[in-house]
Amino acid sequence: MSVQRLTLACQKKGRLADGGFDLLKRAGVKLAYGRDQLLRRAENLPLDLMLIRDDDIPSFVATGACDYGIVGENELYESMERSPRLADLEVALKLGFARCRLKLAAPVDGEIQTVEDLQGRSVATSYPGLTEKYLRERGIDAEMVEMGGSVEVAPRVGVADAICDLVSTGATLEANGLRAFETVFESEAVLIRRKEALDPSIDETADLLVQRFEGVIASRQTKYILLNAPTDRIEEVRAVLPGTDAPTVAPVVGRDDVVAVHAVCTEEVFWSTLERLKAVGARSILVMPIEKMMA
Ligand code: PRT
Ligand code: ZN
Repeated sequence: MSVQRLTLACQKKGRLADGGFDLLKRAGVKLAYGRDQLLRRAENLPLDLMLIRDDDIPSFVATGACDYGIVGENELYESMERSPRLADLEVALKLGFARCRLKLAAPVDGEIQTVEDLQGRSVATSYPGLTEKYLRERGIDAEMVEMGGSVEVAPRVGVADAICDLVSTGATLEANGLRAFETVFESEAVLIRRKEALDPSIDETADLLVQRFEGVIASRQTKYILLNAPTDRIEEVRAVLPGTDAPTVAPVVGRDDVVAVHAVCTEEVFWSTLERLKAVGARSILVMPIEKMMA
């Protein structure tokens, strides 16, 4: 039986492309060099990337042009709001990058300060589906003014009273004299697929990719900690280590009063964590990144 290749839709250029290519690289996918602007072939897996605009990814996956796709939840759910034929799509895995929030914002000193103030007003947005649904559920009837980009200039030029746009640091809102007053939607990059079963060989490749992605995501926030601790304070040290089940405790040659502790920490290790470890007697503390993980 011939092995069918899995086609994964990825953004060609932009925030999702940056995070997506990094994820694929960490998952061990090697892309072959090629001149094709649309398709990139993996040389070590039956996998091809289709490089398109992020806006097109949900419909490319829904129609079967691609098997899987990497897209922002904002784009996925906006597309699903607009087009019922995308109802067959599902999220296979949350990918933990390209995090942002879709927020309602209005001029800092203007009349609009709360969601209720939007009654009968206009809102400029690239996400009319998500925005209108959110307002409708709260009994607010506002006019959607759809814009493809530069939404933040809309109030200043008189196109709309308020905006609903993606925000990460908030610098763009601030630079345009706008203040966010409500979060409509929280988003991160996700791996999407159709709900139906695919060809078994494609499913096999997909399972392998998902398992590797999970490993990459888990290893991102996981750290390996090595330290020496006084033998009689080992329980105190253990209580401070973030997200560890069972650290390894090993003897230190020539010392009865000290043991070596090795632990995998699944939560972020801050400077303050190290300071607390030191306060309970830990010394020679090392925090190391973990490159790969498999449960
Ligand atoms: O060409 P194509 O259509 O593929 O690209 P695009 O221009 O639609 O995409 P891109 O790369 O800008 O964004 C792709 C996805 O990244 C979005 O759909 C979101 O899922 C996610 N994302 C994460 C963001 C941001 N953070 C973000 N900050 N998308 C856009 N922004 C905008 C924001 O609206 C503002 O205008 O970036 C600007 C800077 O944001 P601040 O808050 O840091 O100032
Ligand atoms: Zn786009």
